[in-house]
Amino acid sequence: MSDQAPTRKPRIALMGEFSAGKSTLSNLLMGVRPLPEKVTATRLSPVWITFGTDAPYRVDVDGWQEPISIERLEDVPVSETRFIHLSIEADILEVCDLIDFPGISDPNMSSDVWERMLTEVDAVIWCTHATQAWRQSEAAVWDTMPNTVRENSILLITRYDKLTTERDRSRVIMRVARETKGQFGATFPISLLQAIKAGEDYALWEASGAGPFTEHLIERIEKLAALTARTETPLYNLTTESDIPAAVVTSVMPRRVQRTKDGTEGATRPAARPVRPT
Ligand SMILES: Nc1nc2c(ncn2[C@@H]2O[C@H](COP(=O)(O)OP(=O)(O)OP(=O)(O)O)[C@@H](O)[C@H]2O)c(=O)[nH]1
Ligand SMILES: [Mg+2]
Repeated sequence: MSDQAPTRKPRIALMGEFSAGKSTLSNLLMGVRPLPEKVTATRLSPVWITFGTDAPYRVDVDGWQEPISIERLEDVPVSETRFIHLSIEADILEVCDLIDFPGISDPNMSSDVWERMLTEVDAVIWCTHATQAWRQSEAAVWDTMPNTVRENSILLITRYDKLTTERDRSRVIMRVARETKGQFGATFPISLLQAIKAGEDYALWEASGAGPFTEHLIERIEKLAALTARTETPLYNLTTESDIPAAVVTSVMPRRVQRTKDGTEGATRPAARPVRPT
């Protein structure tokens, strides 16, 4: 073994029902829209996004790699593709990988397409539509997740702008809190569209719900990075975190994404900018 222990970044899956906002969330976190608008309407294999400038490729179910064209993602055969790999130079990807999953209960797609990727995952940001939050189908999938993943995961109640009265908002929050008690590390309501529109406007950013969510996310990534620096095994495959060998770990976060002392400066924010149309 070399002196330098191998390190890998935490892998955060974006999961939820069809159209819950997973891809919008990945655009928000990265500050760019990596896929052309037309393909976001297409059913895609899981998209594993890492920091860098590599050309896109697909990895098939037997592990073979093949270059692909971003413009022709709709040609990628979903049933034979384990994942699509994209690399992008976005700040958030310096500290974690993102895996954008397809919707969980799409009648036109076998659940194998996403289930076979779960073994790669350390944590999940689960997006649930505010107007029909935490359906039985979501609860059923979440029940199958190991605790190591659940306790490091975040539940996002998306499309919060669609709930227009205070009464509706508090009812949804209370019900979801009751039904998911102890099953996520944290829960936040958010309007992803408002967060994207906020750009550099701090008040709008906070009003969208993105402020508390992203602060929590950065802390969570720091904690996960300390774990994943010590094991190649994704947390999905570990029964408990105590299976990970102990080590003295110094901060692995690059300085510019570390939290500032007062916690209010832009450094706590991922690269949230309005999405540039492609
Ligand atoms: N009003 C509102 N619309 C949203 C919000 N988040 C996402 N949307 C819209 O919902 C639609 C679906 O969003 P996506 O991000 O593509 O959803 P997805 O979960 O990736 O969908 P699939 O990958 O098809 O399962 C898009 O038109 C978004 O603009 C939100 O917070 N508020
Ligand atoms: Mg999507």
